[in-house]
Amino acid sequence: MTHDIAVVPGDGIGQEVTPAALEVLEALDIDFLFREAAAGDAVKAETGEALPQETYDLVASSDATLFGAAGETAADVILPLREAVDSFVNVRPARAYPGVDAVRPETDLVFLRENTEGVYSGHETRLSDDLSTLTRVVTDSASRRLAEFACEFVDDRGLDEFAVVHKANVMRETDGRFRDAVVDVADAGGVETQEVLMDAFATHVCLDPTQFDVVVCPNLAGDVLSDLAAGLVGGLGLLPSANVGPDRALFEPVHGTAPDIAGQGVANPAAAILSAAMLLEYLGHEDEGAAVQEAVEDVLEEGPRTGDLGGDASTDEVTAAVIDRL
Ligand code: GGG
Repeated sequence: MTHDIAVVPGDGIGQEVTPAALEVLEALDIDFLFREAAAGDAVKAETGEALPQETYDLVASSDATLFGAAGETAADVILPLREAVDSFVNVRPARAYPGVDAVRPETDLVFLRENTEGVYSGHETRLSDDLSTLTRVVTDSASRRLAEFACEFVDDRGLDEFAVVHKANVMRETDGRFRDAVVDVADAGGVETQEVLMDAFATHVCLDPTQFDVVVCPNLAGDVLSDLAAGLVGGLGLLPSANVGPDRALFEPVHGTAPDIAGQGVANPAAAILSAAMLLEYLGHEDEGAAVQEAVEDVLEEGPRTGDLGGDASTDEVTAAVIDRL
């Protein structure tokens, strides 16, 4: 069986780490058909549109997508691409790895981020020279769908609880609805919930990340708090993610375009390669996914390492070292 994979490198270091992940997938004995498509700032500068219709259509019809990074046009690129795969959850593991200098080496978290609404629903209005507004969308249906996924997710990991992060004491209607829906689904499924206000969560996770395991968040909170967790484990170059929908999924490193290092061939490919490992698992190639994950872990422990981890290796050298270990 051939897997149809869309490849959308996007901008900045997405152009460097996505080919690295692709090289790793190509080194495996699995039948893939890779189709590359453009999106992002550079395409917009050339053509006037950040997300060509053919890119959207390719992502919407492929078995899975490997995405790189979105820059200034993130709202025009990554949000519609998540919609193209009907992705209702962004799974973001944040783990510390042996050999990597981490602020909190005991960190082992998975963020389950609501992926369709909240303040990222795109309803922004400029009302005057002085005033802009944003409509935050929260539905019972999206919150419940996320919670159902979370219940299955913790069950698969042999757990019986997850944390729900919100700010329902201030955003009573929207975060209140989110919290109530998530807790209701968890209660019905016999899953315990630990409610944490999102500002308090930011402090608690820094002081002792072992208090948490699976963390269910509204959209913006999930984006911000998972980046915060990246800071605890050694940086954004280490966090992969999966945007999961009912029939397809899109995999991307959590990091953005990193304009400060883009074009130099020194970006850490670990997050993109770990995203490819998640893609393998999603497609049913659990053994190969685990092998890629282990190869990345070995390289993180033994080197070579890129500059963000204190080394001086290039993206290509780290990628070759991962492939060597497969
Ligand atoms: N590969 C992740 C990426 O491109 N991040 C840039 C960004 O702004 N993302 C917004 C989001 O993840 O919602």
